[in-house]
Amino acid sequence: MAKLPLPVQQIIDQFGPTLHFPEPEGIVGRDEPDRVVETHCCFCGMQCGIKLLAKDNRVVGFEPWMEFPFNEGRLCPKGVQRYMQDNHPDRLTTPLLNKMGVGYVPSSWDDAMEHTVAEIQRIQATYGRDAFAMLSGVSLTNEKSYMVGKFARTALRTKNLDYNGRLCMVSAGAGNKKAFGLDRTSNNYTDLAHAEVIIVTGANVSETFPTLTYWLWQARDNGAKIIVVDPRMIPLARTADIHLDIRPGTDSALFGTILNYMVQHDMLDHAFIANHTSGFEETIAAVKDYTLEWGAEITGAKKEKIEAAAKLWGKASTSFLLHARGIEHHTKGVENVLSCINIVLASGRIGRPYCGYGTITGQGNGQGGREHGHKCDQLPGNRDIENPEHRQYIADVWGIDEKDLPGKGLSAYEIIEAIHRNEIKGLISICFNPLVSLPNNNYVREALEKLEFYVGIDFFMSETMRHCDVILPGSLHEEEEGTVTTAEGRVVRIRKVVEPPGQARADSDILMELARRLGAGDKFAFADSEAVFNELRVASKGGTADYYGITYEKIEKNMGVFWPCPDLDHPGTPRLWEDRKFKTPDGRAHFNPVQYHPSMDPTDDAYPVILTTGRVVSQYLSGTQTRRIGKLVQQFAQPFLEIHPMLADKLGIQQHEEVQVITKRGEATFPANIVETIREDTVFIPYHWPGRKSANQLTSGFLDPISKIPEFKVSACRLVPTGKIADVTKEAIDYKSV
Ligand SMILES: Nc1nc2c(c(=O)[nH]1)N[C@H]1C(S)=C(S)[C@@H](COP(=O)(O)OP(=O)(O)OC[C@H]3O[C@@H](n4cnc5c(=O)[nH]c(N)nc54)[C@H](O)[C@@H]3O)O[C@H]1N2
Ligand SMILES: Nc1nc2c(c(=O)[nH]1)N[C@H]1C(S)=C(S)[C@@H](COP(=O)(O)OP(=O)(O)OC[C@H]3O[C@@H](n4cnc5c(=O)[nH]c(N)nc54)[C@H](O)[C@@H]3O)O[C@H]1N2
Ligand code: SF4
Ligand SMILES: [Mo]
Repeated sequence: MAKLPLPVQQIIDQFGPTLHFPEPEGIVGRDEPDRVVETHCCFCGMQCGIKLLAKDNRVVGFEPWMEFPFNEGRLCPKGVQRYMQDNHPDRLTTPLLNKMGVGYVPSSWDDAMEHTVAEIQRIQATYGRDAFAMLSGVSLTNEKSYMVGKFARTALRTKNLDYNGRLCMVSAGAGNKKAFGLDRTSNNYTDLAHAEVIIVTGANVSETFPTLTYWLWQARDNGAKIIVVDPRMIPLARTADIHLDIRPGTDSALFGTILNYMVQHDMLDHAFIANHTSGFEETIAAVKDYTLEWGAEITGAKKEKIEAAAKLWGKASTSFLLHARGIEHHTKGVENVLSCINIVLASGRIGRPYCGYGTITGQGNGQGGREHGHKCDQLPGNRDIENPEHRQYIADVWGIDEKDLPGKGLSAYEIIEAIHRNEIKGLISICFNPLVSLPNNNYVREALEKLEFYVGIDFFMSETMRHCDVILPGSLHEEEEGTVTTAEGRVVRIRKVVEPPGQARADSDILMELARRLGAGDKFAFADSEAVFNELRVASKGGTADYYGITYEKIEKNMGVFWPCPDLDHPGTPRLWEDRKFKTPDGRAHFNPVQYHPSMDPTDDAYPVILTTGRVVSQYLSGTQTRRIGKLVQQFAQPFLEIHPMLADKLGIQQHEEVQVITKRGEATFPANIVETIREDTVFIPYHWPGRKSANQLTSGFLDPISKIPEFKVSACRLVPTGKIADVTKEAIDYKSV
């Protein structure tokens, strides 16, 4: 057999060439496959190519898809276990109605739909159309995302539609639009391999985008210098050339200091700045006092290291800057993003081979899902819901009067606030688990309890779904045809491998049936997902996220097409800005002045420690999916409080001692994991668990004023040791009992 690249080879060494994993308890037997389907992983934005093995109506295993150009067969621990969800005993297989005093009882689709539609109509007739809100998610394909946007605006006719990308991509999206007029990473990731200097800030790639690490290693093998900015010494930082261990919430101070250093030492691309940008003078004026000493003082990183990083960046001939949620989950998330873009523009290193910038998209379809219309302020093609021309174009595509198209609605957390104010009385959600993933979740729970009616569409009984009046069992990634757009901006095909189990239905069928019963059936007469995609292509035509030239056939032939792709002869655009025609009104890339200011929940004597939250490699988001897969639970069964030995010593905290973490919102207890890889003034908790193990009992609902993203990355806290040593040998917390 030909030698495979790691880690596939390791997997084969361990489990044998057929890659069938041992039976996890409670999941019915696996068998030799009768077909192999080339599709993509359902989890993160890398959307790695994977072959699913199926027999009858079950997914029984997987194989690497070596030919898919981004991951070339490589997969991470979640990718190799994802197929376990398919016939999981916890799958929702019938509609459920919540009967007072009895609990959930199975119902027919007809009864569930009839009750749902009657409640939607009652609430809208009593309190107005906008009193019924919708929350959605970007694990959904482009086709489903597009349908959700159209469903909310033409069937529910509510303005209050938003999505879980509000907790994820919106700071980057807003920053990118301000600077470039378009929201996508600038290059495909293979360009990383030949960059001379790479800055990675606020992105724990080894755990959150493991297959991207390969391209960073390629770069390192080719001699690249890697600079990692993170309050923790994350795995990538251990082999980086420079690790800037900044205090959470201080990126704009760091990048402002680097910009000022570039100005002071004339490390600028004057021709690029003069010919292709605007706003440079105001932007450098805003950071003129940001000396290395000041930068070191604010960020807590060593002055010499900041200077070394500034020199490397300033002198490079090719470079990449990547960031993720570490800089974006802040009340100044957009400013942080802009401060990064400012040093990229000052260097002029964009729109050329091996020179790029980008945010790393989080969710599976975080990229496509943020373009086609389930954001509260957006219409398909990344159009603006408040722009009269954009509204008219989409109204024409949808065959409605522009006046009937709702305006800008509330963002995800603002919808929760509006429920508290009694302005929103009913909710439908699909692909979102707000009770675990929104901040300050005691407040979120109270809101869900206040709703007069709540209907949810999911394939598992998430913690949020337990607050539903009606539960509609939906479909997994591999149960419907469609497309997603990867973090690189590559539109790829998702294949239907099996039918949804039992009475569960494809998400699209559920949306279409609800639309029909709400009187909008004519707008949802789609024969199949390709018909939805073809309408999406037209709806996106002429927008900044133009998919018009992309067809199912073209995607299959080329293993993906990069947008923008404005016409059928266009090959797609793997690298943006080579033509220097930015999508801003003046056609130039915009510098934006950014000044540092503190986070909204600063430390003080009562709450002296910074709490930051994030992820671990084997769990995914709110954990609904990965906490049900035995092998992944074994790798990380419960959340720990990461704490530095000096801080632990000061507070008298022992390894694995249960520590009470208290913020202004609430308190929760976690076993300590004492590690030298975190700053002394900061503690870290992963957020994938519900109930009393949820980190979001502690976080605040402070939002970025522009993007409305919550400040997940900075909360002031106090730590109180309890004297009790946790039993960490216990395999897992039982997700059903919390
Ligand atoms: N295993 C796994 N992979 C995932 C996911 C998952 O849940 N699990 N989710 C996917 C999704 S939707 C997303 S959005 C991405 C998220 O991917 P990442 O953004 O990489 O993940 P996080 O752990 O949220 O945060 C990244 C890092 O930010 C650091 N950080 C905290 N505060 C600051 C700060 O102020 N400045 C800087 N520079 N760094 C800071 C944290 O220490 C952490 O290491 O991952 C995707 N991939
Ligand atoms: N403290 C803290 N909180 C955070 C973060 C953090 O770093 N710290 N990160 C934030 C980020 S970046 C994100 S992206 C959010 C994510 O927050 P959520 O979107 O709430 O997380 P998910 O776990 O993806 O929830 C999606 C739900 O949809 C279901 N689902 C998945 N795919 C499909 C599908 O195809 N169809 C249907 N019908 N259902 C589906 C899953 O079973 C799950 O119940 O969390 C945010 N919350
Ligand atoms: S890196 Fe992301 S897309 Fe690839 S296998 Fe892992 S979770 Fe799936
Ligand atoms: Mo995310």
